[in-house]
Amino acid sequence: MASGRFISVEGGEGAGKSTNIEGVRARLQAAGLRVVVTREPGGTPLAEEIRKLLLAPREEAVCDDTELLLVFAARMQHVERVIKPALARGDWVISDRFTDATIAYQGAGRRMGVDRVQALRTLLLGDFAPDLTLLLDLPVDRGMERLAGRGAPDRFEMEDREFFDRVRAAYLQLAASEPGRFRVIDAARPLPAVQAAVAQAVEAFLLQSAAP
Ligand code: Z5A
Repeated sequence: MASGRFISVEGGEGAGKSTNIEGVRARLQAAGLRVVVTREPGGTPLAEEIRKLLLAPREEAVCDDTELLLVFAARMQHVERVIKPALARGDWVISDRFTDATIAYQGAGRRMGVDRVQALRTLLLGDFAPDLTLLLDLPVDRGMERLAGRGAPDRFEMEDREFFDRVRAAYLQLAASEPGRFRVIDAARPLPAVQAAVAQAVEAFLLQSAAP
């Protein structure tokens, strides 16, 4: 059966995920690959509805486990309806965020516990994981500066500085624990330098994927 490759792009607010995903898509397409670009939470009509529920500021306090289960509800729909079928067709999939975001935001940011989130991930997804994860790493202040003036903050963007410090630290810890899957990109540099580093990581992954 044909099998594509799965790339996730992670990082904190304003790290440049959306901006850099376009470059990754272009490089893969130039190599003659069929590419599906998607995102989390979201990626299917139902999962996009769950995204709206998750991001909308609301008066009712959202319980941590409610948030965690909504994230995974959207993810399972996305994995089963979009990601796995695309990979089975031989397409390459680029997802703006995947399970590492849940470890970082819910596990560390919300302090639900990284091990607890990992356990749920294993229960629902087994060993299904991205083949490559590009982590765009940026100091929290820089990300906030980049997003200043973008409009009303969503429910996550309303969190305090310490929340985002925990998110960043958790991402870096994940990357250190799985150096084979992660490529950490210093996203604080000017955009052309970041794009060059992303291109280099994708190039190396293409070579590695083509090796017998
Ligand atoms: N969430 C969660 O809690 N748990 C989960 O499991 C998942 C998600 C999957 C929505 O995600 C929220 O969901 C997110 C976590 C939570 N919370 N928040 N906040 P999202 O990915 O849709 O939202 P986001 O992280 O806020 O994305 P973003 O703000 O759009 O950031 P981005 O895509 O990384 O950045 P960008 O749009 O490409 O760039 C931002 C700006 O910076 C833009 O003006 C660029 O032109 C500029 N930019 C980009 N790169 C550079 C460089 N190198 N220099 C200068 N300026 C730059």
